[in-house]
Amino acid sequence: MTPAREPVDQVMVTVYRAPRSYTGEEMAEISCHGGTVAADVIMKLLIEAGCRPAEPGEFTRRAVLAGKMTLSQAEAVADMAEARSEPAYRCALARYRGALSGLIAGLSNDLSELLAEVEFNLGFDEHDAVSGAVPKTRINRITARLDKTIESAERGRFLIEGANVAIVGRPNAGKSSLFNRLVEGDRAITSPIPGTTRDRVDATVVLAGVPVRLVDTAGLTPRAGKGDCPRRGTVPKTGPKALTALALAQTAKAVEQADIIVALFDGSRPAGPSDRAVIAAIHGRESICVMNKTDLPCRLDGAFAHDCPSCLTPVSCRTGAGIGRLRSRLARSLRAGPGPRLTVNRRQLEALSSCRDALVRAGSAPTLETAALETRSAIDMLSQVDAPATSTDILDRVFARFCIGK
Ligand SMILES: Nc1nc2c(ncn2[C@@H]2O[C@H](COP(=O)(O)OP(=O)(O)OP(=O)(O)O)[C@@H](O)[C@H]2O)c(=O)[nH]1
Ligand SMILES: [Mg+2]
Repeated sequence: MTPAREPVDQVMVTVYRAPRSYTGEEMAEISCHGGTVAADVIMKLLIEAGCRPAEPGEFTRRAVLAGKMTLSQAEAVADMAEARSEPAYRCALARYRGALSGLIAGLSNDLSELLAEVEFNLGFDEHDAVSGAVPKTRINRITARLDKTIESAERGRFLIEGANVAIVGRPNAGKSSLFNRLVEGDRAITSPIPGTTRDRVDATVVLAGVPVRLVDTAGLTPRAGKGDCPRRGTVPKTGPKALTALALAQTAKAVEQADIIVALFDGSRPAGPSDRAVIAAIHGRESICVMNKTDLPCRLDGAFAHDCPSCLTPVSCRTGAGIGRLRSRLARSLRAGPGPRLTVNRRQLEALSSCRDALVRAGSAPTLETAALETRSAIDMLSQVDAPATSTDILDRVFARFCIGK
């Protein structure tokens, strides 16, 4: 009703009693009829009556402040809302149900026991018969556990943020043909003329539940392979050379940004300097090596195949042979192993990595005092994953990405 007692809508009001509500406080929820007008009119009336609109994520923030959930569970709420695939949603749900908080609590316990041991050893001075030492075995055991968590979390991050996969190879290797096969459509132009693709072409496909941003690039040449990107001022401003230089710069950028690189080689031709440039470009990076055009007689030399960082996956983009196997190979790289995995966001991953770094420093500390200092720092870093309600800067950063009403 308006103050003039004019009806506005017929609504349902749900009352949640403290402390069993979402935020732990007394709460009421008004469900009105659909569309935006009814909600707008009701909001206006509520504001006139002294209410104010909620900040983004305010309900969940209040729930964290009231101790109803941990920070990592709160972040899982946003990840559930933003999930772009069912596996991503399931992983966020597992975190909402406390999977990450439980793991952090376990690690935190291990670190506290470690600190107690270091401090106990610190109690012996040089006049004591037994001298204390840095407990390396215990440190190594916790570091290994953290490594496993970080490894799994890094993969899991793909589920939340998606992965960048770039297809690189010499001109005419069949990159655009492979791109079209993987996106199941004629998105990129293909032709027998080397140098067809100039601009990078992107498309998103979901593979193993992971949203993959697939990038088709311009053919790599020895110059680009050495990371020798055209510098500003050295690139001709006009003519075909300028275009080639720009295209190579785009390819170099796509390679740099890729989480996984698909290195494509033309199996119907002997390897050339451009193929060697591809091998140089993927050095030290996560890559999948693929041999295309297996419908034609094989002319790629065995010595070259030996130099590839991984076994060549044979495909024919013309007939479609091997594409299924390549998809599975990609899926394995994206998810690295079966079963539900732990997903963490970038902020949580940074906290876990800083914790690990401090622990490694503790393990190689020259004195017990330094080891104790680094162990305390590791505990501090780990506590950032589920930051206490007093860390307003962390809470501000986390809740900035929430939408209103969560
Ligand atoms: N026989 C055969 N030909 C193929 C295969 N894959 C691609 N081609 C042909 O190879 C030529 C080059 O293919 P593209 O997909 O345009 O190659 P690209 O690597 O994108 O080439 P650029 O964009 O010029 O670097 C085209 O004529 C394709 O039809 C294959 O598996 N078998
Ligand atoms: Mg192309």
